[in-house]
Amino acid sequence: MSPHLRRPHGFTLVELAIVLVIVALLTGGMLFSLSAQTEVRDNGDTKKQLQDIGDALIGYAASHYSSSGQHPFLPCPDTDYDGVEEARDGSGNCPSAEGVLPWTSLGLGQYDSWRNHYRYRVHTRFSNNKDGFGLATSAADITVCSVASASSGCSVANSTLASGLPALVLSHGKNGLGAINAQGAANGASSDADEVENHDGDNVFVSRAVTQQGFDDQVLWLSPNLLFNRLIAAGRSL
Ligand SMILES: [Ca+2]
Ligand SMILES: [Ca+2]
Ligand SMILES: [Ca+2]
Repeated sequence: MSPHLRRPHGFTLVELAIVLVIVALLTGGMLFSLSAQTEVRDNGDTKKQLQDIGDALIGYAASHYSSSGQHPFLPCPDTDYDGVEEARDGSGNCPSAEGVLPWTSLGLGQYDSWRNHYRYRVHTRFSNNKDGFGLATSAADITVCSVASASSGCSVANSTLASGLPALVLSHGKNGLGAINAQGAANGASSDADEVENHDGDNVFVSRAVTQQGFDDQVLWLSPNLLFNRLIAAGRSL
């Protein structure tokens, strides 16, 4: 038989090594792109859910009437993690200004994309169900800064994003630090100063771009003007 017609016996070791390197590179690239895609999808899902939560909060206010004055009011935070807002006291005030979002009372899903509860804060004048709120209600005091603050407002110059807010909802993001998890327990605290600002229990919060290592919270706040506008459009007198 002529040497030109002889069938090859298989791959050489060098050829095999090249094939293995190519397969490894392809698999690594695919896995990386898959995890990047998952992260983009999870962040997008939570962002969309936060928008739905904003709509649901306005819908709650539009469909609730205070006992005196027939004014709207926002739900109380849920502090025992059963999804139901806590009962108000005899004066109509919520027992706590902050807790998790009362998802059952709002008819929403209970977790963000990483199976942690959304944090929810509401000003007492806007969640009181005896008087409710209207255009004459004094401004609320929730503030959002672009960096952590050393005081009750935004202590760094030009870092105020919004102030006088009646309510705010946030997801603690992929790292989940500072969140209440699906077991109703608190996850560990963050060491990032801007993230700590979002789980230290006061009325100042931080919203800024998500970074690879560190801040990954997503914050949604309810502007009083948007709230009033939507309630008037829904036919409520304020
Ligand atoms: Ca509850
Ligand atoms: Ca976070
Ligand atoms: Ca804070």
